[in-house]
Amino acid sequence: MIKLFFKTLRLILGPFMLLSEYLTRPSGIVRTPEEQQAIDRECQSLSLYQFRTCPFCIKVRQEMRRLSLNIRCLDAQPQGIHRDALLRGGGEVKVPCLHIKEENGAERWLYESGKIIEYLRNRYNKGALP
Ligand SMILES: N[C@@H](CCC(=O)N[C@@H](CS)C(=O)NCC(=O)O)C(=O)O
Repeated sequence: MIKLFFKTLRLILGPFMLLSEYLTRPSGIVRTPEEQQAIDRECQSLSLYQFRTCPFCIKVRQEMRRLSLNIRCLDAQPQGIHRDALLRGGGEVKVPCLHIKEENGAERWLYESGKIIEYLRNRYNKGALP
C-alpha cells in the first residue's frame, strides 16, 4: 500500500520534482584540483541505487551535489539489471541505497536517505558545514 502510494506520487509529481531539483541545485563545495581528483577516485567505489523521481533519492543527490561528489547513480526501476543487483546484494528493492566497496574488498549496502547523507557528510564534509 505504501509502495503504491509512493509510486503514484512519483508518477504524478515526477516532472515537478525534477524541475524543483534542477532549480534548487546547491552549489558544490570547492576543493583544490588535487583534492577533488582524490575524492573522485574514492567515489569510484560508491554507487547510488535510485529512482529519478523518488523524493528520498533527490535529497541524497542534492547532498552529493553540495559535497561535489561524482558518485555513479544506477536506476533501480523494474526491468533493469541494477534492480536485480540491488535485490541480490542489499536484500531488498528500496531506494536510495548506497553501495560501498571498502578498501579491504568488503561490501556494504546502506539504506535510508538519512543514514546515507550522514555517511557522506562524515566522510567528505571535512568541516565545510558551519
Ligand atoms: N525511509 C526511506 C524511504 C525510502 C522509500 O520509501 N523509497 C521508495 C521509493 S520513493 C522505495 O524504494 N520503494 C520501493 C519500490 O517502489 O519498489 C528513506 O528515507 O530512504
